[in-house]
Amino acid sequence: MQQIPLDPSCTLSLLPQFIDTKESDKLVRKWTKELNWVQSEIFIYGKKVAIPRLNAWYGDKAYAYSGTQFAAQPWTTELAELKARIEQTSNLEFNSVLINWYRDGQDSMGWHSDDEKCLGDAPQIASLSLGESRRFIFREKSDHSNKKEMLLSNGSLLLMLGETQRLWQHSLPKTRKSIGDRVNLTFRQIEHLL
Ligand SMILES: O=C(O)CCC(=O)C(=O)O
Repeated sequence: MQQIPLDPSCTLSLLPQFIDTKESDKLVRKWTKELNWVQSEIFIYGKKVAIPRLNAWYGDKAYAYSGTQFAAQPWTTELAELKARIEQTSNLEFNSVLINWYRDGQDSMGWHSDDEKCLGDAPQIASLSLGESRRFIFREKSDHSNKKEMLLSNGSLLLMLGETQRLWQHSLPKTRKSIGDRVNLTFRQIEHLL
């Protein structure tokens, strides 16, 4: 596990090959067909806009994200098995997963932190990336010029630990490269019911 310090209280741990390429390619093919995807809409300056990606929410509890309520769908066998593997590796516990499907280089995620109230004071997040590699960028909340960047490759597991969500934001920028599907799963522990 590679340790990438953002600052003394915020550590990222990266395991580049948590899942082998064959297994992760198979999961991308299966899940892009089979999971219950939605394209959420958010309000930007009073205008309703579809977010540039599809998502699905699985787990034990409902969740609110970017102003959208997700009713949790029950764990599938595969998702529950993956959760158990990630819990064993990370020594953390999770009761929900937000899954994002980036269909091409124009799908993306803007600057944000996974710091919703229901995740508690110091959310510990495990992020599993399958399919196309994408750039992932962190910036410090108190100094946006302080940035750290990494490549999230096929099968990699990134743990965002410590105070990362309180002190840093992250984003997944668009790319002009002609690329295909990427599926990302962020495992979370919801502490409070909505
Ligand atoms: O797709 C990614 O790697 C990032 C996902 C993310 O930032 C999130 O789900 O909050």
